[in-house]
Amino acid sequence: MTQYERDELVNAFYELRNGPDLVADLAQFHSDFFNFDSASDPTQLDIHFNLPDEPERQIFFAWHRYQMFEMEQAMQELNPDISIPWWDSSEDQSIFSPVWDEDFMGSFDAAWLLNRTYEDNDINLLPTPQEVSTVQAVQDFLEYANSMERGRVHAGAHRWVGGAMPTTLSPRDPIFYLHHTFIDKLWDDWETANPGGSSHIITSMIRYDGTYVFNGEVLPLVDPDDITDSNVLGVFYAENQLASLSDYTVSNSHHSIENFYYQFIIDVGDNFVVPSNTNCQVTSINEINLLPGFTAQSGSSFVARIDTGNQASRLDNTSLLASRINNPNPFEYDPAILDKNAYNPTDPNFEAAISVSPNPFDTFLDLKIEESNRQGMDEVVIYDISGRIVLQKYFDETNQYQLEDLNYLLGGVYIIEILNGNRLVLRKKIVKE
Ligand SMILES: [Cu+2]
Repeated sequence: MTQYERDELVNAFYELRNGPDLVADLAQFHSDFFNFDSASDPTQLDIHFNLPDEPERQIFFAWHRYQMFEMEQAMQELNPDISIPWWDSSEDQSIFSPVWDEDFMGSFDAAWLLNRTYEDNDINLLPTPQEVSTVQAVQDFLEYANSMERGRVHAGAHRWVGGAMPTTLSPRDPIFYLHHTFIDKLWDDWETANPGGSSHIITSMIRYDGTYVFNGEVLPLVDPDDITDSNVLGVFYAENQLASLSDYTVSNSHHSIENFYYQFIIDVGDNFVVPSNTNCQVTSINEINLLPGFTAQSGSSFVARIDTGNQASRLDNTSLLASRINNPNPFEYDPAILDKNAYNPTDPNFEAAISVSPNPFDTFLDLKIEESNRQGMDEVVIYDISGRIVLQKYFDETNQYQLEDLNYLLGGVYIIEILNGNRLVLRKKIVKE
């Protein structure tokens, strides 16, 4: 990031707090719908810790992806050159890192009364690079999502920062957005390695269900399955000084000009389309390449811009500096912020083992639900990869069931669903030898 990008990101966080306060609204929503026990109210949706026993409600990755998008769009309203960067907490672990500089993420701690602790102890550790590769190597989506959410790569960073971060009000701390952009980038990497692997059973998300109003605007209805590829939202992760913009059609659905800003090289190509009557701008400080597959249709407006005025800040720095000094928007130190165990839930179902074995299977499958789990099963369905049902069985509720005579299934990948009273208990990929 350039100094300009750092300054503008910080300014945007302060500016958003001046109202309508999106930081406070996202934090309150995140807290109000953090995690409910579906046994007590099956109709109440939530955002966290739905795996492994409530796969039909799990939206952890998709919800936070759209939350990052909502925040970034609001910031780009203030300055179209802003992108939310990611904090790789497996590599960048020092409290002396530039991440925590007073002119970057540092100042918010005092200004907003976040009460960070940067806990350097044996319990609240940041993840190691090895822990990141281990979780990234998990191939089953639900297992991946569960290990990510509960493990150190996601939850550890919340606990390490301390203050608001390990509580349900974590989006009060700007580092939340840099942390969750890292989690989102990891999901993006995982989806690239396992194409089409992410699937959500639920078809809409709270807040993004077409009914929530913020600042006089109704937020759209988002089907989590439609955003398993971040490119769909126009979000591209740059690495090794290269941003490759591809497979995207400009729509101007959020801004009258869509701007893509990156300090280093930007390649635009491979089915990147600017349709007629849309406006798109690509901005780099160094280099932009328009490659085969890039199309700007007639009647569109497309600008490739080398930003030579990068040092100049576009938001009004002076007044923001003044408001920072006056410490205008400290968060109230309410009791909710003291719940430091939000990211360390004692969910009895966490240990619940639902096993489908052997996998790969041949002639039979043993289905077993640990006694400690509160629900059994009374139905099993197996689908082939085209979604066709190849087996369906109903039986009396039980914790243990054997499917026999599976010789007739051809070798390959199948999806097994275990249900109880029509409610999905487990959905998993299985492989026939
Ligand atoms: Cu969250």
